[in-house]
Amino acid sequence: MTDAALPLFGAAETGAHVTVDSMFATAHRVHLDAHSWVEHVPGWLTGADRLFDELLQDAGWEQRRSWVYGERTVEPRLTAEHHDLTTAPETLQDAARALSAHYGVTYDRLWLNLYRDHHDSTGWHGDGASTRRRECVVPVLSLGAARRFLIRPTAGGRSSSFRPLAGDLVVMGGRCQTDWRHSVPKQTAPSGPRISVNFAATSQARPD
Ligand SMILES: O=C(O)CCC(=O)C(=O)O
Repeated sequence: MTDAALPLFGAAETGAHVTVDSMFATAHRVHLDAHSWVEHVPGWLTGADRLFDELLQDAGWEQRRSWVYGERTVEPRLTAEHHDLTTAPETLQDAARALSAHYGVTYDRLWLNLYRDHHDSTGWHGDGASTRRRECVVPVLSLGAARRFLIRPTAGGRSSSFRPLAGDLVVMGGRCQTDWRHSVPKQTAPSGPRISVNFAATSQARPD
């Protein structure tokens, strides 16, 4: 392990390390336009399978409903939420601290999505309620199966596609939550389960 790899679980306790790269050495930033960017950080977290198994078992998944075009519909995924980061598993608290140190935003809550298979999805949206500042930084950690993550201009147009693997981070920055819309589409190719961990900051939920 390098100095840059922050251990989140000890090997003696678990038989496997879960670590994050505090240097974000593999980060690759794509500028969507003059104001918005997406950063892909391949392999940011090691031990992703162990964390996936733990969350799948213990996250407290719930089925939510939401309003779509005036109809209350069952969301095509399961969700778990920690309004207070201190109630989240320590691994995720430590991951949030590493993200806060790197991006200069205090991530103090999070929600998780469980895509049970390729039929589950997240439609085009911006994270409006949790990002009321003009510029925000929103990290999403992927665990489990790889799924496509798309982002396209709010006004419409071509989408940019990312395919985060287990342990990868995708970070949306700048005006991504207003000028852009993102989604995880359903797919025809069969897929195993995927969990996304979405880090949120109370500070970003307040307008500047
Ligand atoms: O699962 C993902 O990668 C993104 C999830 C997302 O956009 C959301 O929950 O708002």
